[in-house]
Order: sequence, then structure tokens, then C-alpha cells
Amino acid sequence: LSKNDVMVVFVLGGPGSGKGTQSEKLVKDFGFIHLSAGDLLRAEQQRPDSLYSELIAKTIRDGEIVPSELTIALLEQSMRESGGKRFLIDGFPRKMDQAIKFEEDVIEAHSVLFFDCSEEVMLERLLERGKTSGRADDNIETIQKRFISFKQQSYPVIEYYQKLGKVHSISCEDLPDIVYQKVKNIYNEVFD
Ligand code: UP5
Ligand code: MG
Repeated sequence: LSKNDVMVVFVLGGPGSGKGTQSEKLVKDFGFIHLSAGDLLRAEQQRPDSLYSELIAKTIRDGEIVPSELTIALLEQSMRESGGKRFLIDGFPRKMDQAIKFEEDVIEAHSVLFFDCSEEVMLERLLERGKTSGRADDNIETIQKRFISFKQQSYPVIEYYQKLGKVHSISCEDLPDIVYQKVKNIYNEVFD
């Protein structure tokens, strides 16, 4: 993947902050390809001949982070197969080593969209979604573990990109369309 014609925007934020919801909207307006690392891992978990089904299932259920090599391989494969040039990578990197490895092995991020949300709001959204989502991690025990992983391991990634001046922070407690208006205002300047 050549730096000259491929662009990656990381979409980061706590569990339930709205990364997926906002990414879908950005796809429509800006022609990005949206790759959710969590969705790719769940799809790999369900692939009948996958060697990693159990590892992924256990890690997600425990609110922990799947080893970088696996997630990066899935992302890189999807990027190549899509044939696209502009990517929104949602929910990755979740740990400093993943950020460094992705930059070394794949490509540097153009920018980072960070959805800032209180745990109260995220908890309420995830519990509500858990009534119908069928996601193995939308239960109170796992949600608490996801919050801990986010604070201890993922937030430092956001701080790292902040130091590089790449982060656009957006408060995401308003209704989805209001949050999106803020996102759109930012990216209209960059990607018109
Ligand atoms: N909703 C969204 N926006 C709203 C708004 N503004 N107002 C009111 N409601 C709003 O939204 C969550 C819910 O809230 C939905 O019901 C939505 O309608 C509503 P969503 O857009 O899905 O939020 P998102 O941030 O995408 O939440 P998600 O649960 O997907 O975040 P996670 O980061 O927890 O999940 P992900 O799929 O990225 O990862 C799951 C697990 O996979 C991780 O915990 C980890 O174990 C593993 N993983 C890795 O190991 N490595 C990776 O690189 C990625 C994942
Ligand atoms: Mg998501």
C-alpha cells in the first residue's frame, strides 16, 4: 500500500461512543471505505476454518485486545481487497504497539477522529444495544472490562496522536446527526 495514494483516518473513542454510526455517515459523504477492526475480528471468528475463532471469542468476551499481528493482517487484507484509496479504520489502534506496528508495516495515519463520551452515556447505549445486538461483549461485566482496557491501553494512543497534532476531538453525547454535523465541518475542509 503506497503512501502516495492511500489515506487512512483512524476513528477512535470508547466502547459505544459512536465510531460505527459516524463512520457510516462519512462513507456516504466522502467516499471512504469503512473498516471496523471489531467487525473484521467477529467475521474471522465466525469463519468455519479459522484458526483463531476461540482466541478471538475469548478475548472479546474478556474485553481485552487481540494480538496486533492478527488484527493488522485482517485490516491489511481488507484494504488490499477493497481496491480503495481512502480508509476509515474504526476501533484500531487500541494499544500503542499496534499504532507503531501499523505505521511501520502498513501506512501512517493521515488524521484521527476521536469521539469523546462519558462512561455513563456509553454504558447506557451499550446496555440498550445489548438487548438486541447479540454481541457477546454487550453485557455489564464485559462492558466494565472494555472501559478499563480503553482507559489503560487505548487512551494513550489518542494522546500519542494528539502530540503529533493529528487528533480532531468531538464530543459525541448529542444526537447522531448533531455529532455528524461537527464531524462533517471538520472533514469538509480536508476532503472536499
Ligand atoms: N448511538 C451511537 N451514537 C449515538 C448518539 N449520538 N446518540 C445516541 N445513541 C447513539 O454505537 C453504539 C450504540 O449507541 C448503538 O446502538 C448506536 O445506535 C448508539 P456504535 O456506533 O456502534 O458505537 P461504537 O463506538 O462503534 O461501539 P462499539 O461497541 O462497536 O465499540 P467497541 O470499541 O467496544 O467495539 P469494537 O467492535 O471496536 O471492538 C470490540 C472488541 O473487539 C474489543 O473490545 C476488543 O476485544 C476487540 N478488538 C481488538 O481486540 N482489536 C481491535 O483492533 C478491535 C477490536
Ligand atoms: Mg463499532
